[in-house]
Amino acid sequence: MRMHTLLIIFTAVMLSCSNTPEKNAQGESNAGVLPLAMMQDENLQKAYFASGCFWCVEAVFESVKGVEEAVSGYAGGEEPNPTYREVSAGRTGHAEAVMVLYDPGVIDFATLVTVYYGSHNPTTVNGQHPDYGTQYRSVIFFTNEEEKAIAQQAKADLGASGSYDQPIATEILPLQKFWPAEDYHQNFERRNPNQPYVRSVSIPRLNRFKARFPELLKEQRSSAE
Ligand code: MHO
Repeated sequence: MRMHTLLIIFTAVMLSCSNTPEKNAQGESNAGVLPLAMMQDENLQKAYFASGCFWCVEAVFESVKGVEEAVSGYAGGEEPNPTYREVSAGRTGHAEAVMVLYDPGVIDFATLVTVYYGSHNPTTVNGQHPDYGTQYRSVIFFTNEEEKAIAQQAKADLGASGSYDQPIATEILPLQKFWPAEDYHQNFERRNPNQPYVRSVSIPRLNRFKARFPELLKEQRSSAE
């Protein structure tokens, strides 16, 4: 390899490592894909949910008014720097999860919990059809006592509502750490609308949610815009 090629690679690596508060699953910078300015924006709050394949969960939250961004990642396990391959094998204790960046002036945590419960089946233990394993379990990760109380109340109300024959399996856990997933998992549904799983599982799940909660959705742009 020629010297100047090495220099270019070295410079690119150094640039991508600077000023990055969050690292992805490999400990690499996510600067190219993750919305760092948004992640540092003090006007936005963060909430963390797991309810099956994160491609689907990210797309659901991103359709909601007041949600500026949702980031796919891993949470709930002990293993540092988890990779998709490790999490998929069910060995890390992590669940596929999303970090939701939202504007508390537009939407509150309780409504995000409504979105969460309204967009999956919370009675499935360790799975979300058609994906099964602990990595697909249903979890609300709280970061303070208020979120914990809201999550517990919503779970109790849903259980008492008679909507489901089975008990609500959702775990309500303190967030230890959220690990952003590999870049190619971010905005996966939007970027891969023809991928077979996206077509047959993710998009129908998003559409079911949209049909159920039209009042929570972002304004649709007309095609003329
Ligand atoms: N069964 C799906 C799950 C994708 S999701 C990101 C697949 O393996 O493509 O876990």
